[in-house]
Amino acid sequence: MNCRYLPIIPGVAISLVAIPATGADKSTDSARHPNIVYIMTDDHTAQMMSAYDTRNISTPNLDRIAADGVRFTNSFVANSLSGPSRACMLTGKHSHTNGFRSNETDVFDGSQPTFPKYLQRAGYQTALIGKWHLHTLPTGFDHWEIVPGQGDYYNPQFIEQTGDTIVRHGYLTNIITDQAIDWMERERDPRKPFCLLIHHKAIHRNWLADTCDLELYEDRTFDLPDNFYDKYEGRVAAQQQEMSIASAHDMDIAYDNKMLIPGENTRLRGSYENMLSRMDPEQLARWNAHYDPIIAEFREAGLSGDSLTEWKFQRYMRDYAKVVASLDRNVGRVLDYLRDNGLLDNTLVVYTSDQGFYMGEHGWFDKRFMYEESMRTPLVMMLPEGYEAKGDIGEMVQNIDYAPTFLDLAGVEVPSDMQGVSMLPLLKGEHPDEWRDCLYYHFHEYPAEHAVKRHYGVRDSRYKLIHFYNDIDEWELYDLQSDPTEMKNIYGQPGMEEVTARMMEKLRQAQIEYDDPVRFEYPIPEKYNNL
Ligand code: SGN
Ligand code: CA
Repeated sequence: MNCRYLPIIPGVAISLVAIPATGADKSTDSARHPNIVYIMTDDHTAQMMSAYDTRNISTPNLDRIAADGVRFTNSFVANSLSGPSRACMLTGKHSHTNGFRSNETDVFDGSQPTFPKYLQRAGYQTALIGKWHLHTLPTGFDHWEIVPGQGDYYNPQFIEQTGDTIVRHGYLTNIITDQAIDWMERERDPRKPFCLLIHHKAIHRNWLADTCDLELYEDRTFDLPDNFYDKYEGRVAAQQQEMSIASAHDMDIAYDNKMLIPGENTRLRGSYENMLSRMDPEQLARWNAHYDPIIAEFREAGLSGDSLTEWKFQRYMRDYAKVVASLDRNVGRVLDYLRDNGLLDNTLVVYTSDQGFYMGEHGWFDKRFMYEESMRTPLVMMLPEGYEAKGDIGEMVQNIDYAPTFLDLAGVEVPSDMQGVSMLPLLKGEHPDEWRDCLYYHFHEYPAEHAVKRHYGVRDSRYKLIHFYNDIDEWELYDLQSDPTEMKNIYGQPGMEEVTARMMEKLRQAQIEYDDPVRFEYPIPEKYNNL
C-alpha cells in the first residue's frame, strides 16, 4: 500500500506550491524573534537515525535537518524517562527541582514557570500537539491538543482544550503531523512569532507500525550488538533489571513481538488485544494479513534458547524501524511545509527525543540507565538566518538547556533559577572555553516497571561515575575512552584512586550546585575512604 498523507480535515487544503512569506515572517522584528518548531519523539535513539549511525536504517528527512544545520554529537538527558524529560525540557531544571521525578508517582505542577509561558509573555503564539504525559493539563499554550497518557497508535483519543475527549481516525504519527500543519496553516497569527511543539508517541513501545509500512525491513537481518550476551559482571544493578530481550517476562512474545498464539496467555497479551480492538476492520485485516504468516512460521520453527532470543531481537528491530519510517516521512512533511511557506529562514527547527533507547546493547530494550545509549538523545537543528554554526557541535548539552536556549533566541532574559545553560553561543558557531565539562544525571523511578534501581552520577568527556542507591549501594566507574560500551566497571580498582576522587568531587559539586536533596553523604563516609 502506498502511504499518502493529505489533511484529514474536510475543507482544508494544504498548498503544495511555494507561497511567499508575508507579514511578520520576514520583518526586522520577527528576525529578532525567530519561530521555534520543536519536534520531539519518544524513545528514538541515535542508533536508529542515520545522521548518527548508518548501520541499521536510513532516515533521510531527519538527516536533512542535520545536513542543513547542526548535529549535536554529545547530547544527553538528565533523567532518562518520558515525563521527567518533558518536565526538564519545559522548565530548564533538573527533576528534583521541577518536581517531576517519576512517571508513576509525580504530577507536573503546571503553575510553575516554563519556557512557553515566558515566550507567550514576550508576544509569541504557542502551541502543543501530541504526547504530553505530565498528568496535569498543559499550561502556557495558546493552543493545545494532547493524547491521554501514552496515547494509542491507532484511532487515538485526543484531549482538546475545551476539555472534550475525541477519537481521531487513523495512525497517530500522521494525525499529529496533520494537526500541526493545520495549526500553522489556519490558526497561526502571521503577525506574531510562534513556538510549536510537535510531540510524537512514536517510537514508544510496543512499536505498532502504520499498516502501509508493515512490509518494510522484513528482508533485513540486523547485526547483534557485540555486547548482546552481556553477563553484567561487576555491575549489580544491571544484573537486576527487567528489560531484557531474552526474558519472556520482560519482552512479551504477544505484546512486544505480536505473536498471538491460540491458548498462549502471556503476561501482556491482553494489552495487545486491547490495542488490536481499536483498529477498524480494514486496518485489522491488513495487520493480520501481515502477521498471520509470521506467526505460523514462528510456531513451525519451535525456537528456544538463543535462537528464540535472536529471533525476538530481529522482530524488535524490524518493528521499531517501521515506526521510524513513518516518523521520518512525517517530519519531512513538516519541513516541506515550512520550506514551501517561506518559514525556514526565520525558524529554529529542533528534532530530538525524550531519551535514547537500547537496541539490543547489553541484551536490552527500554532506557532509564545512565549508560550511554539511554543517557544520550539525538539532537539536530536547522538554524534561523544569522546563526552561523554548521555541522557537528561537540560540547556536552543536556535537555535542561533547551528552555534557556529558546528564551535566549527569542531575546528573553534567561531566568536565574533555570539550571540549564543557553546553547545560543554554540549556534552562533562559538566554542566558549568555560562551557561545562561535566553533566549531572539522576534517575528516580524505582520500584517500578523494568526494575532499574535509583541512581545518580556525573559524566565528563572521559569518565562516568554512577551511584545506585535506595535498596542497593553500588558504585560504578567507566572509562568511556577505553570502554565506550561500559562493560568494565573500574570502580575500586587499583590505579583508579585519583580518577575516582576527581569524579567524586565533581559529583559533590553538581549535587550542591543543583541543590539535590537526595545526595551522597559529604564528607565522604569513612568506609569509602580507602578507595
Ligand atoms: C510504559 C511501557 C514501559 C516504558 C514506560 C515508560 N510499558 O509503561 O516499557 O518503560 O512506559 O516509558 S507498556 O507495557 O505500557 O508498553 S516513557 O518513555 O513513557 O517514559
Ligand atoms: Ca520515552
